[in-house]
Amino acid sequence: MFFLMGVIIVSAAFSGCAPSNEEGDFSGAASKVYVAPGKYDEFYAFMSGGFNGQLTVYGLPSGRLFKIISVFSQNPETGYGYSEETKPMLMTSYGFVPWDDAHHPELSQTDGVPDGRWIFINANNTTRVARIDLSTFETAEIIEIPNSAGNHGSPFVTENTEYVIASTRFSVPVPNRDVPIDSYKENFKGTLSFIKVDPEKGNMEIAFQILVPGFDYDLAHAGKGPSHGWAFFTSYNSEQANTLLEINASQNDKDFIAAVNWKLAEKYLAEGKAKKINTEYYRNYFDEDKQKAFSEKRSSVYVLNPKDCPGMIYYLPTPKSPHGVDVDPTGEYIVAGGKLATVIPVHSFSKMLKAIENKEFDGEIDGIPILKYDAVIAGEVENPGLGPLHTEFDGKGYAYTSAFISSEIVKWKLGTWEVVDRIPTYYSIGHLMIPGGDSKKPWGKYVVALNKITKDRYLPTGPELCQSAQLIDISGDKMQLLLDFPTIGEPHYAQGIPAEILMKRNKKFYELEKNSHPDKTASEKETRVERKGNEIHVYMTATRTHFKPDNIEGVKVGDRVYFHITNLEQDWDIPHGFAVKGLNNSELLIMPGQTKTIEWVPQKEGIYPFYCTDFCSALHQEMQGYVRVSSK
Ligand code: CUK
Ligand code: CUA
Repeated sequence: MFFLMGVIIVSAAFSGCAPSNEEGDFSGAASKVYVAPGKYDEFYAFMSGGFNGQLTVYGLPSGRLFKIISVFSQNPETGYGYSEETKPMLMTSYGFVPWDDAHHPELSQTDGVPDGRWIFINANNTTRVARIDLSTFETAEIIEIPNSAGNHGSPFVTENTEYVIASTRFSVPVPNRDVPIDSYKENFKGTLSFIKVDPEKGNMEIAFQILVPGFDYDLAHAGKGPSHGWAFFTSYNSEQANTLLEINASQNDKDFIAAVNWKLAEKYLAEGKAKKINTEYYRNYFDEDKQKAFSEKRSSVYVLNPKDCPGMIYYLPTPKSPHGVDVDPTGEYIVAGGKLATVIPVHSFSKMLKAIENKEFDGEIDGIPILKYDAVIAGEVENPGLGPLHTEFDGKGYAYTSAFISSEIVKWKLGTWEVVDRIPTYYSIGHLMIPGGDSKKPWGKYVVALNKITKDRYLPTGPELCQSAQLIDISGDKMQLLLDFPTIGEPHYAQGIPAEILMKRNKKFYELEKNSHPDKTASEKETRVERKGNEIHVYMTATRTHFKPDNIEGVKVGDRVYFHITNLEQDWDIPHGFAVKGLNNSELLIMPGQTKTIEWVPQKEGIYPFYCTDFCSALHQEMQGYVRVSSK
């Protein structure tokens, strides 16, 4: 979490007084979340794994967990980040970083509507963005973001996924270098990054960055409809304080939303207005033909300075430490969540354009004009609960805002700004999610509350209690709480999409013929054991109900043994697993048609059994073998 101490203390006290879990009318709730055995859920929900660095897949309305997609963290369940094929995915300019803190999943969009092709998610700590392929539910690509420290405000997409946008939470020297921390005001800068996405393949490249004053940039969303071509980023700490200990930050009455005209930025880039800055970062991708990940090192990035690019960026004054920024389905309203504010300010895109035309400015910072608050504000939602953070939309003219401190969701009407309903959440809600709720076309049937604290809601599990989500029916006038379900890690943000869109794309297995992995074993006839110096390469196949070879001799203590295992199956849901006794690395899980490699360096002589770890047939238990390890 990101809050100042004071807010945390207030929130703890507040959630303690929230209604107990016995209150509420749950009549009819059971039938609304009940998905009969053998039936499918209506929606997929993708939830960030927070500090476990992964992405989880649930069904709605049942709240059933289907899968943990390995993204930024090693996962011994599948061998992700341990196998030779996937290790390159976690390379960064800081070396191999097998963990991160993932906050915001975002589905790719076509014409402003989630299209089910990919889902992106950010790594907050070692600044990265990942792209997951939703035909395989596997991580396809991870790109590192240079000149960024704390990649929090990402990875939000533009209307046709032209770009994934990202902002840096911490300002740092650009390029990074050794300077005194108290030279913050002079040396520290923020960056707003625009990552170009290949429309066919999805491949990401950093197109350009915009250098901005050294505030803390928190969250973002792209424009849509009339505001397509713009992107909005919240910022706080406009005081540019380098310590929060004396509460130097959050003193200003207003911080800012940065509004970026990225189409104009593209023009400036094409005109050669950008400076090339040398900096090292990685792009890693999984090649589905080779069934292997590769790392590419990049050494420079284009940076635009607002001073050289008039009209490219403006600041919209926004009360006290804005956190979330959300654009309504029409693209006209830009809603900020001011975490210390007493109202929800809503900016108008059309008023913003007029104010720019009429130069209604209130000064400027580093070449960025500040627009007058009154000239851009469309309205303020009063009595929005304490600590409003994030807003989603139902597509029927209503907005739903999470209030962290008062632990509730507040429903209000766009245009009149009146609060029409509110419902408590248990407890301390951060984000909330309506399927498609940040797009042009929300499927406004449910809202999911993503809670930070559960306290008394579940059976206690020692000092650490689970985090959780709550499913709320929003199809009627009154919100109705239907279901609580625990989540894996902190569910910062989530995305939802009708199941039928994804089911159409689902891949059942990898085609063995297309697998051009250099260590593939295409048939049992090609299986073999080869020695190259102190390396042993075992080219092995797995098929129901055996590995071949299953007895391996000639291995010496200290040899580097590589098991290259190809799963010859061509059928849905028949992975084989592989583990050898004493393997201090990971098991492998090999999907049908895939080749996977694990390295093992045996430390002492003897006989080592290996076996299949994933139930695959009646003879699964018999799927086994031996390695003989001799002394040198
Ligand atoms: S954050 Cu956690 S409540 Cu990282 Cu999007 Cu707002
Ligand atoms: Cu193969 Cu179990």
